[in-house]
This record gives sequence, structure tokens and C-alpha cells, in this order.
Amino acid sequence: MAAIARTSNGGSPAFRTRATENAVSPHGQSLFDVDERLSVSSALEHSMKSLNTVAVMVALAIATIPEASSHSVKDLEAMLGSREKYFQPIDKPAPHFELQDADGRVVDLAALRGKVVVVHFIYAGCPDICPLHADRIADVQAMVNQSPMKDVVRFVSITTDPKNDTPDVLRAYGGIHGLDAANWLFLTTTPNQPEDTTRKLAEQFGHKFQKTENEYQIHGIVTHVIDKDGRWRANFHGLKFEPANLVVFINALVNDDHKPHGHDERGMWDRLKRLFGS
Ligand SMILES: [Cu+2]
Repeated sequence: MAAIARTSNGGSPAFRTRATENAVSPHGQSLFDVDERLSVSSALEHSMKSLNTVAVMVALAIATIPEASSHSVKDLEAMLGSREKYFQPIDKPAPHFELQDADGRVVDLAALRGKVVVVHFIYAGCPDICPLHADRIADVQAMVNQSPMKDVVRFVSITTDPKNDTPDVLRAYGGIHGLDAANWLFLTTTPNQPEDTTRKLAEQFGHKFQKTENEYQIHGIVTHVIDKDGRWRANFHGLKFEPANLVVFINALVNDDHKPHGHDERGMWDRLKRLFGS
């Protein structure tokens, strides 16, 4: 039985092309200024490979944009809200988790402070959707890792099937899907946690993995983005979102040192250091 994923159709090629082209605009304006001159029939829309190439250029280009303010993150949220229909802005503390990697190293949310974290839930035995989700995350990671953002961004896959996703399975999975272990983690439950811990965690993130009689799981697809302060800032739903939009959003959070929630010390210190060139 196939897992069922909550996806919907859309994401017109015209939109993808326009958003991507505008994101590389060299004029120092908003990444999403509308440029109606672009042709809908651009060759880009026919080639995911070309799109990825352009998207890598986007990642490189935006990495050189001067520090964004929280104001620009809000602006970007508003623009993504109208242009990327699979984007859902959120602003609340991310659900806490304490899990472990294939080598038994415990990783909790607090350990990821100071990093922008892209989290998603999958299980290795999934026959259809999870492999595609992992491939999509690998695409985004490849773009991010072409830029200095690599040091500030962590990609975290969490298995919802800890019984079957043994350490060996976890170790093999990244290589199969092109995920770079430099800033990617595949986490599972710790030995003393109940078997459904990560499925419960997915519910805290707002979606469900429901086990069926034959070991498959019925589930949706959501990519979560957590900022450097551990706040859950967005969901990208399904697989039809434009990867470059996720990269642009990640970039805004990487550059956002403003603390809108009343704890500004580190951001202020960083700005002072930059001001004095140290
Ligand atoms: Cu799946």
C-alpha cells in the first residue's frame, strides 16, 4: 500500500521562472521585484536541471547581499505569502526534541541554537513520497552549501520508524539521496524513548504519520524552518514549492541578527564586531 501524501498541484512554470529570475536581479532591489518582461516560455521551465543551476546562482548571489534586517524578513514573508502558495509563515517556539544520530550522539533543539534548521520527517521504508522529499531536501542543501550559508544551516531528517530505521539504515540513507553529512543529521529515538516518540513529535509540528497494518505509514509532507533562536518560522508544504524560495527564506534567517523577542545581546555583539571590523 502506498503512503498518501497531502500534496496539491500548482506552482505554475511562469511563476517559477519569474521568481527565480528576479531573485538574481543585480540591482540591489527586493529579490522579488516583478519583471513582466520575462517570457513564460523560457527554456527554464522545461528543465529542472537548468532551474537548479540558476538556483545555485541565486544562492551564491544572495549570500553576498548585505545583512538583512528583521524588517526585510517580514517583507520577504509577505512576498512569499503571495507568490509561493506552499509557504506558511509561522512565529512560535519550535517543539522541543531530544533525539540521537546513528552513532548514538544525542542531539536536541538547544544544541542547534545559532543555526537555521531545516527539519523534515521521513522513514526509510517509505515506497514513494519520503524518497522524493529527501531528494528535494538534498537539492536545497546543495544550493545552500554552495554559499557561506553552509556553516550556519543544518538539515535535520527525523525518522518516524525507529524500529526499522536501524543505525545502518540511517547511515546508508544520506548517500543514497545525495545528502551531505557536513551539515545534515538523520535522527531517531534514544533507547529509553517510546517507539512513537518521533511520530508524536511530527504531530507537535502539525502533521501525522499513521502506521498501517503492513508497516507503511500514511502521512503528509512538510518542511519546517527554525531560526537561530529556536523559533519555528515557516512550513513549506508538499513537494511543489520552488526550492529557490526556500533558499531565499533560509538566507533571510541566516542574515537576521535582530532579536524581536527581547533578547538582543548576541545580535548586538555581532553588529558591533562588524562595525569595528573584527
Ligand atoms: Cu513517506
